[in-house]
Amino acid sequence: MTSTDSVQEIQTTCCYCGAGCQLLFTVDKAENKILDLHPVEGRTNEGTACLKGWYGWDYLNDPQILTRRIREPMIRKGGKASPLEPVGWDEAIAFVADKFQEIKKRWGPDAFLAAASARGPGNEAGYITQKFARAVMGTNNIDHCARICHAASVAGSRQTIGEGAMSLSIPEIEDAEVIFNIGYNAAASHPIVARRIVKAKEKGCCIICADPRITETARIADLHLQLKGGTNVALTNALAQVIIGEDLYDKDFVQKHTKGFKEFWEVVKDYTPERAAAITGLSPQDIRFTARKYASSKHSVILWGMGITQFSQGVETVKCCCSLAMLTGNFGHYACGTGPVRGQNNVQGTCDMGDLPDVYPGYQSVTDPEIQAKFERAWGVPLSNKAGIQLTRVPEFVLHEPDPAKQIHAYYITGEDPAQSDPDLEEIRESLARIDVVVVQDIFWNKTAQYADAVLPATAWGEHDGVYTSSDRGFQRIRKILEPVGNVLPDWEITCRIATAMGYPMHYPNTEAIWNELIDLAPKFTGATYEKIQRQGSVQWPCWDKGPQDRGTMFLHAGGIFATPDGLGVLKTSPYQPPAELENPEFPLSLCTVREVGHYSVRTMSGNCRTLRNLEDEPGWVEMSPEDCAALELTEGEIVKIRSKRGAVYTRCMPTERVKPGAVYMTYQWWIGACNELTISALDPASRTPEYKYCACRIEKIPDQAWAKAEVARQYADIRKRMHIAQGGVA
Ligand SMILES: Nc1nc2c(c(=O)[nH]1)N[C@H]1C(S)=C(S)[C@@H](COP(=O)(O)OP(=O)(O)OC[C@H]3O[C@@H](n4cnc5c(=O)[nH]c(N)nc54)[C@H](O)[C@@H]3O)O[C@H]1N2
Ligand SMILES: Nc1nc2c(c(=O)[nH]1)N[C@H]1C(S)=C(S)[C@@H](COP(=O)(O)OP(=O)(O)OC[C@H]3O[C@@H](n4cnc5c(=O)[nH]c(N)nc54)[C@H](O)[C@@H]3O)O[C@H]1N2
Ligand code: SF4
Ligand SMILES: [Mo]
Repeated sequence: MTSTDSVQEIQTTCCYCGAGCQLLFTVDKAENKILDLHPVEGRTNEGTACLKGWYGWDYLNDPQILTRRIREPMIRKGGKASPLEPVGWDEAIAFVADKFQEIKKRWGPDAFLAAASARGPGNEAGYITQKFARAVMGTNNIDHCARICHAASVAGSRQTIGEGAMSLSIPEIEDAEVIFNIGYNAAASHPIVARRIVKAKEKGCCIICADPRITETARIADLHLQLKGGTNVALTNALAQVIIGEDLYDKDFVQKHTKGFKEFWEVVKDYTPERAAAITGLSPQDIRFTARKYASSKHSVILWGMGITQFSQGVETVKCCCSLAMLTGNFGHYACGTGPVRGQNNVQGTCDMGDLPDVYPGYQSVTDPEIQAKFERAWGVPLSNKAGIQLTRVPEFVLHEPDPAKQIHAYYITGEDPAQSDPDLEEIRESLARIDVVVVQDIFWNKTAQYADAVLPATAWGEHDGVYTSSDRGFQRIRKILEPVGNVLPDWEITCRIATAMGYPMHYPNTEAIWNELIDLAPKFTGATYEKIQRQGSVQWPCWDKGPQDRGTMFLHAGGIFATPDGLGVLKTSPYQPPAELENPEFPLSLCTVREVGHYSVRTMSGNCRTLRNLEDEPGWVEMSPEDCAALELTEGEIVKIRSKRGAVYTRCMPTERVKPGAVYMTYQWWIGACNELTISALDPASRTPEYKYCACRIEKIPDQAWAKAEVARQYADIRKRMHIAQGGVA
């Protein structure tokens, strides 16, 4: 093959956020090298991509900036204190299979927990991970990072409208007449979705943005509700109070399609705009304006994100948002409804695949005997009908559960970094150190891998095939661009090999075979064959029928028929409660943790892309109001120590008018300025999602800045060493 005829163009889906942008790579197959890329026309992205789409693939070159790729399996042969040693796959698989078997025999199936991945692996691997937990280990203890993300959206939406996903599609956003954007910063999180909000504005849409910071959406909004952090429920209840109190609700829709109106009114009737104003710091006029405007259109859309879900009242806020849409008849037609815009490239998909403790693939309940029987027939083994535990409860089931028979003894982590992304990291480290068997399956060395008894190297996005689900329920293909380097295997294949070694043979020739097994077991997805996804580019579920006439579903709840058992929506909310840990004399500021536009979650991937690293690097920043900076005599770029009850880290001071005095903000991407050393593990009681958006902290000035800079440099060098970067990495 000469290098010209070895050049190919391969289309795939971006590996970062749930916007699902389509990218076309030009690859020299003989050289195994990416030559070029361009965003191309996709259902959601219209030929555009953000900076992570354009520059976020450099990690495939393994430049070893922050960490390095894992290229061979490793195990600790002589117990926890022994070093990780490279071995062949057979030995690694036998080691892991033995350990899991031993735990199952000694402590029972529920001593095992698996975390699936919402990132590179794709839906087929997600299906295999939950099948492994359920059919091989015999437990529903299977979860993934949706727990620490949009689990509150899934729980709150399912309780009210029956379906946890976005009711509308990304393209519909631009045709909304009113957008109520609450706790969602699209410009940083989903830049290509933010385009649709800008386009809506250009088409005359009224935008109301509820966020304690001045975000880009707040800047273009007709009204910015700069509420005090942690007061969402007071605001949403007051909106409902005005809509009902002023008789602005859609009586016909409420009567025909919902229930629970009386109980709902009983809760919200006391939330007058004046009362909510006192809690939120907003004006009663602005609250009234928002309610009236939102209720004035049949094309009102609510977009929300982590600013409502990452609170201990996350589920309650979601229920109230769904109720606002029901009260105003904003479901079941074009350009209306609810938009919990899912974060990671495949977090919608990993939920779809049943990597959740209470549902099989396609949101089929593990406690329904008929469903259980169906999966028992398909998989040929008895299955548990007991819902599993959520991954945020690991500390509870490891450190705080006194009975060893009820503890978690094995944790199989396939593409998640709890030692960086979970709250209260000291507690997480203690838990990981205590668990008998920790198996980490990843593409990079991450913080969690330091606690692993076995490390299993997987192929990355770009090195395997599969399907991702975009935020708006769209199945889209990912394709192999490069041949993987090293002794690595696709995630699904690693898990199948462990299953086979444990006496439950799992063999598939390719991802399409896995997909075909899945769609036949999940009626909502049955029509979405590889062939149809290939032909249409994107198939939005539900798609019931394999024939070409069923093209999938743009918006849910058509005709006001909800996905609940009786088809009726349920109006629900609760009284407002403040966050778990409030400002106090020792820790006088509130800390909220958000996102960095050019970097992504635990940053193993974006932190190893040269262009993105050049844009922003360790130890991150803390956004503070000019008043708070002045009080501490801090200037821009100065290294500070930020401390909470749980820990302390170094970061740089960023004075900004965009935040209010008393509230500071960090992005959670940094390994040195790791804000999860500070965050609190208070959980929403229903979804078990952590309160990442609120805890108390203080900021300490460091007079000796030369020392502080040297200390940060020392910590960076230490991280690189622990991530096995010896020499040759890009410093
Ligand atoms: N303080 C604070 N903390 C937060 C948040 C916050 O707002 N504030 N947000 C939370 C949210 S919403 C989320 S979703 C989580 C995200 O937290 P995580 O899920 O832990 O982070 P990710 O960076 O998405 O990726 C996790 C791991 O997947 C690995 N990986 C990538 N591709 C593959 C693959 O193909 N195969 C395998 N096996 N591994 C792969 C990466 O190398 C990385 O180690 O963080 C949460 N943490
Ligand atoms: N560049 C980049 N993009 C990403 C990610 C990334 O790491 N980097 N992560 C992806 C993931 S996993 C997810 S889940 C999404 C998340 O995307 P978003 O949901 O946009 O997440 P955040 O930026 O954490 O929070 C959104 C907003 O909530 C606001 N907020 C904080 N407290 C409150 C409050 O009390 N009330 C209200 N109303 N708002 C509040 C914050 O100021 C912030 O502007 O992004 C995805 N996209
Ligand atoms: S908006 Fe999301 S999917 Fe699109 S290019 Fe950026 S990170 Fe990738
Ligand atoms: Mo997320």
